[in-house]
Amino acid sequence: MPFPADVQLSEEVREARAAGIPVVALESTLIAHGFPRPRNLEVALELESIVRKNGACPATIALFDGTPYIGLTEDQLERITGSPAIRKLGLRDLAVAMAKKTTGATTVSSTAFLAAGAGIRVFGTGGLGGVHRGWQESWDESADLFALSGTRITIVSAGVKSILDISATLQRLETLNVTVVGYGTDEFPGFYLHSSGLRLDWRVDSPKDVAEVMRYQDALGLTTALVVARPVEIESQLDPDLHDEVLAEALAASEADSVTGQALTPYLLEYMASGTGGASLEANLTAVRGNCALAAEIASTWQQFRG
Ligand code: PSU
Ligand code: MN
Repeated sequence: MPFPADVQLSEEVREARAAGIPVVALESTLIAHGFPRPRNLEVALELESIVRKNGACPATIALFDGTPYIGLTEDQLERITGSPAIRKLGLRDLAVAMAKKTTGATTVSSTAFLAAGAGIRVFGTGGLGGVHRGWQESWDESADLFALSGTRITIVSAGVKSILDISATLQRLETLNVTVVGYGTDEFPGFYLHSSGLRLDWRVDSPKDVAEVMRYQDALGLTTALVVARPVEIESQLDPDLHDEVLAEALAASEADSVTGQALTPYLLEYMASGTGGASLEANLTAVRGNCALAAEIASTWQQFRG
């Protein structure tokens, strides 16, 4: 393992490994900042149980007092979901957070890094970060994209958050050599929406299809990520008109309030939640549930391929 002793694996994760049970990484920013308290604890527990039901062991990742934990106890899940003061930690924050004994939630970039370093190959989440609208002025592009270009991990998501400039994000993923495949679709999903309306170059239709791609990534020695873009079912998506209407308000409000940097994504997601009367949270949650189940299936298939 490339990792030193500073990273702690939970008992469940260690036992799963010893027993040959596949492990699926889950991030903690989604639960700490993507869903409101106290429901976020329920969400965290539910996502873990979905992974277990689908034959894998969940490893939610977060930092406690400067130590990265891979696999959390219920107490740790309570801690990470319980306070609005929990910091959001991207990859560039990890070392300084460790030095300062910080407790914080990991984003896609830092979760992918820690998971891959611990030998975990599959990661389930909601929507990736990406290029923000107005990037021409702000240069705001999520660190998720660059991190995925240097991390060999398979990440199941409902595309990138629809608050973003989706076509610019797809362009950047191409530039960064991140492989993107639609799962059961030829179109890039739209996070809260079934489709973003943008075409993808590649499509897969089963966990076996995904594992085949992973096998050839290994054969080539590629160290880039594979994004498996799985859309939320059309009947569970947010109403597209409501989506567009509230998103326009959210973007205008973020500008009026001068929200920038790490605070922007949580601000927009919260605005979407309140502006849609909670409907955006339901669509988000349905997407994440499906992604976690698929991540567990992919991890199981991958384990069989290797075994
Ligand atoms: N997916 C969700 N909700 C979230 C996130 C993803 O459904 O809150 C988080 C992830 O942790 C992702 C982060 O890495 O948002 C992106 O933040 P930023 O745009 O600041 O990079
Ligand atoms: Mn940003």
